[in-house]
Amino acid sequence: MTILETANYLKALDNILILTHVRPDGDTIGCAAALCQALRDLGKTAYLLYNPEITATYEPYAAPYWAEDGYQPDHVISTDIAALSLLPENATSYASRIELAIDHHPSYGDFAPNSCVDPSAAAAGEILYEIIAQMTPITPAIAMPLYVAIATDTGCFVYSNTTARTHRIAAALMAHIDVAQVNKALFRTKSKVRLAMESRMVADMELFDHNRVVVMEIPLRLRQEMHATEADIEELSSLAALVEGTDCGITLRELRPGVIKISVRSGPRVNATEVCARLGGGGHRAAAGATVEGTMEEVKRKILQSVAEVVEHAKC
Ligand SMILES: [Mn+2]
Repeated sequence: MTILETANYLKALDNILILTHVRPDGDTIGCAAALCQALRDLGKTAYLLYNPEITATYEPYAAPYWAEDGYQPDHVISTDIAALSLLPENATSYASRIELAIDHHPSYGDFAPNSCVDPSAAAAGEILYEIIAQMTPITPAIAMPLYVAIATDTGCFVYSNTTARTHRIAAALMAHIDVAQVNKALFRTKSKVRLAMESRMVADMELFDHNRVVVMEIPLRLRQEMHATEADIEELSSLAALVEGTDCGITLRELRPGVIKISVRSGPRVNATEVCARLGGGGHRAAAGATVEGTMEEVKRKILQSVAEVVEHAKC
């Protein structure tokens, strides 16, 4: 559906539940919160389904909108969710009831009968901004979570997904909010534990493929040793992409014994979404992920093999 069709579709609904993805980031939470507020501004009943993996970083944006236990929605919508496999455990019972998906992943799985998907958007927050602007006036309570959505998915407007459109939308949002505090908190502050984790990841990193591919690891024992919280770990996968001379940064995080979350951040030579698709994952061209069973060593072999195949295939 187009932006206008989606806005009109939403305006006709009431009693709505909004779903966010596992390991929720600023985009999925910010989009859901902004949409929920916009729907409430239109006089509708709307809630977010509680996300058990919410971190302290994003909890304040979602807290005013969590549904109470036993809430019975008439309509279910998802924001920034590319596939049903990314639904949190408590959302799986709604999988077949999602009637509208709003997303920006090229790998979007076409799981809902209606969708508004634009892979050229740096964040789903850009799409939500355009939809909401057709529905109701932008207020500070809508602008702040949308700003968080867009700023976090673009690494505060520096990742390669950032476009002139991204900046134009951010500028429009900044007419309603002061962003200095949120920028400091999200992008210029790290916990001591996080800094210590980063130093260990750098000390133990490995280079492959003529030093163009770097692999960093977050084993469970490192997390336990450091007493790291989920907030200490989120977005740690952006670290590997900083290593000079490399154009493919891979982060392997042990979620639980035998289950590894792969994150790939890449330059033009390596298509990250293709690399991860070979292992059942997806994402964007420059940033993608997959969750794979195996030991750290096994998964490292698999992802390096996948990178080699995708690079080789791209040459043909
Ligand atoms: Mn996103």
